[in-house]
Amino acid sequence: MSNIKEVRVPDIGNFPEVDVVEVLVKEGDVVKVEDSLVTLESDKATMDIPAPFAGKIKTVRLKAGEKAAEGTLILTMDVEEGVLSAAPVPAPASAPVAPAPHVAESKPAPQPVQAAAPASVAAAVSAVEAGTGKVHASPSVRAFARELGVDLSLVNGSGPKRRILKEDVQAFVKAELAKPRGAAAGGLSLGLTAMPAVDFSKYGEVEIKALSKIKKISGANLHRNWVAAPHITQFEEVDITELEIFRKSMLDEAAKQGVKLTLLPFLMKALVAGMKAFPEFNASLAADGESLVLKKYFHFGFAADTPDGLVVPVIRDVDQKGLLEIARELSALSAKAREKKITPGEMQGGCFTISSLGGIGGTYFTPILNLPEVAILGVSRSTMKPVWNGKEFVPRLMLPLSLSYDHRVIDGALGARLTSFLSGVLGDVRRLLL
Ligand code: CAO
Repeated sequence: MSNIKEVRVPDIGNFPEVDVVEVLVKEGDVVKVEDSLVTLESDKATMDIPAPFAGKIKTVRLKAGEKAAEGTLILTMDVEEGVLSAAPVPAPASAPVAPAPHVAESKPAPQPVQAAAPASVAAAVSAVEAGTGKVHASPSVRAFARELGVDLSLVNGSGPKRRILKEDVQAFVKAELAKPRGAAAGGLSLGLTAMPAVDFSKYGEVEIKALSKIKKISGANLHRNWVAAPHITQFEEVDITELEIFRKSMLDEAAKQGVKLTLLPFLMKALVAGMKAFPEFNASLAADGESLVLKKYFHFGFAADTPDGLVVPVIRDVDQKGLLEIARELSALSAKAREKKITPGEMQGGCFTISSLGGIGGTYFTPILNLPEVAILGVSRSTMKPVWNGKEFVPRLMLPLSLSYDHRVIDGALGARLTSFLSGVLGDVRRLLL
């Protein structure tokens, strides 16, 4: 025999109304006691409302996007007799809201109800809000992710305020499973011994700081790129004395247009000329490793240092743009990156990456390829040095360059040809016009 029971929104604390952000069941679903039915959200907290009974969902009365208040009818259930009660589950200590859903007999159900289960609002609250940098997901989605071993900080949320929905977790798992695995699938199988887990606190005081989402993603990509391609780094010291005089002569004009003209746009222009002279630098290995895809466009990525880690925005069609236009885009994109407003589309399609530490310091370094690009130029801080001109030492402004390239595509001779070429055009900026 069955009873029709109503499930209503329980006491939700001091909120006159809350948003219905997710309805987790549909008509005909069979649920167990404590299964989550809907997710509600106030401006302080998110809560799942659990099923007070086991049974079959008869009608669902709430829709995502609607508002609900205490007592609002969520749904009706066809509850089997004998399975009406459930043991109360203690609410988590941190939960500000942990009431049982209101349950009431529906009019056409004359059967007496046994003591309705005062189930807690399961794992009631995940008080994480947009803007705190923490993931935004309901307790049921968190439980689902935990079950699958998914790190929610890696999942993109498609719900309101970037809330992570169950479907987002499913899509993430599907995408991960679809990735090629192991040597046979073209992936990497290095057979490395496991890194020992060290308890550093044995040796002194420590503090645990979670890695940012950017760091986790870029770290995984950098690791893959580091081991996937045989890198060579070619160093070159370039005389930019004349270039610097020219750049400084343009600063006022640039400033009038609201642009800060740094060295990077000149380097991009020099690289365009270099990539035209040596097209293998504007290429990628085809996925099957059988051919080279030569690109006829010139989009440049540049590594931008942000508080959360490294991102690589892309400036498109550098060959068709003037120095000031490139400089303007460079500062706009790096500002966007630092304000976390850069979009995935603005970081895609690059042909070649520049990683400039020139504003910070250091001499040479070995940049890691941004695969499937085949080369990356590391730029360090220029310094005045005594340079022998055949008769005497003269002070010249010297710029250290570090060109890493994929040795599967580019031979050492070609690597050195590009750095020599860059030395030539940057040493005599008029050659950029040729
Ligand atoms: N030599 C000497 N001075 C340099 C220089 C160089 N090679 N490159 C830049 N500078 C100077 C600039 O002229 C500027 O000087 P003023 O402030 O006196 O005008 C100053 O350094 C700061 O430049 P900038 O960093 O604002 O501008 P940029 O165009 O050179 O670089 C950007 C832009 C986004 C690349 C840079 O800000 C940045 O984030 N760099 C870090 C990249 C990074 O982390 N790479 C490592 C990747 S591997 O982990």
